[in-house]
Amino acid sequence: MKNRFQWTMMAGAAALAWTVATAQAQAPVIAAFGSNGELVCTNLQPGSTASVVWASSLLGPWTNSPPGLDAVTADTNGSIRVSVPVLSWSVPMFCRVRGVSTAPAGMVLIPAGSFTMGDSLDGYALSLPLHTAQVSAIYMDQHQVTKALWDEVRLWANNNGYDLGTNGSGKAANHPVHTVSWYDVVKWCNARSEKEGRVPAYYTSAAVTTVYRSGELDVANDWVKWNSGYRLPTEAEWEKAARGGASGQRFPWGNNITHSLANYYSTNSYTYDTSPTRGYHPSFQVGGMPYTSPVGYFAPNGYGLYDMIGNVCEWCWDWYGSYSSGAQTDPRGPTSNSYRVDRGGSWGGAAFSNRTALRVLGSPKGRYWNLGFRSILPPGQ
Ligand SMILES: [Ca+2]
Repeated sequence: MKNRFQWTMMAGAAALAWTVATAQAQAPVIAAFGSNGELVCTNLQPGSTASVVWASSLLGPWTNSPPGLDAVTADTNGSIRVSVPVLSWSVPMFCRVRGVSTAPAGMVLIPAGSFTMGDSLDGYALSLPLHTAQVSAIYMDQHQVTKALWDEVRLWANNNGYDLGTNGSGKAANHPVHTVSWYDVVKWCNARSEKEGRVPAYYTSAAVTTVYRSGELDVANDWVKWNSGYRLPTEAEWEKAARGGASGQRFPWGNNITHSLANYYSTNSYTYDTSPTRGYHPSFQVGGMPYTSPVGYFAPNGYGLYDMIGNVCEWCWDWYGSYSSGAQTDPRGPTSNSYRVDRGGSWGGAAFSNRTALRVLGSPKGRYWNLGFRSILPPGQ
């Protein structure tokens, strides 16, 4: 079974209550169900998706009307608060809450929450000023998209009306795909969605009716169904995920970098590059460039994500824009520019360019052998 879940039940206004709960990955508890229909459920996995159904009889019928009750995101404390319709003071009400605790295959949950975005340790201007970003929960690919996964989706796409624009390259099936433009990877995300029967994220206009499947289109922020299908992470989503729950340090694991931690180009130019081996990673400097590594070779970060630092850089959604100091919620970058942002450094980049908060400007047309991507999937689909 793809999703492990359980039901918790409690009656409201009529004061009849019971709970069906056993020890599993999460054990939702209905903490309050008021006579006004307000329901509070706790003990869910922070950032996970819960669904609420209600009925006036334990025999049902159960309904999740009005819309939205079936996809409620638990807050950072693992709680949800929703309003269930009240039929009458004299009619008993029953509610059930289901918490979905398992991420889709190959993905991990990045819980909702705020973090400090940017890096003040060494005064790199593009990463300043520090500011607070509140980011909604997402599922993210644990690994950079491999050449094998790229090809699997590409084959489907080519047979279903897409023109991805490139074959992409990869040193081996289990290495990250690279030499893919921003346009290529955005269309690929749509193809991955449609291949799985999901509503795609990216469209050809603000009407969000025609799915983006071919050509080089500068998809705008309001041409996106942000909570549908696979898509690129925004910069904020990427950086929060990359930090793995830690803060105030250069890298997800701490402040220094070595070849035992990531696939990058080591030099003696930075005090925090403490690798005993210098130059390209000795294990992967084989067979000609690019010197990528198999995904998952190095230890994951605090969220279970691999290669957020090193291996290949990763396309993000945003047009490049200067940071401001104000707090933001789910920032998506400017409405237009000439460059999209990529993140996370690569096999050919020095320690500096592999810092968690470092931002690189890339022409969306660009195809490089140190640049790939990973996708995210908003919860509740
Ligand atoms: Ca990287």
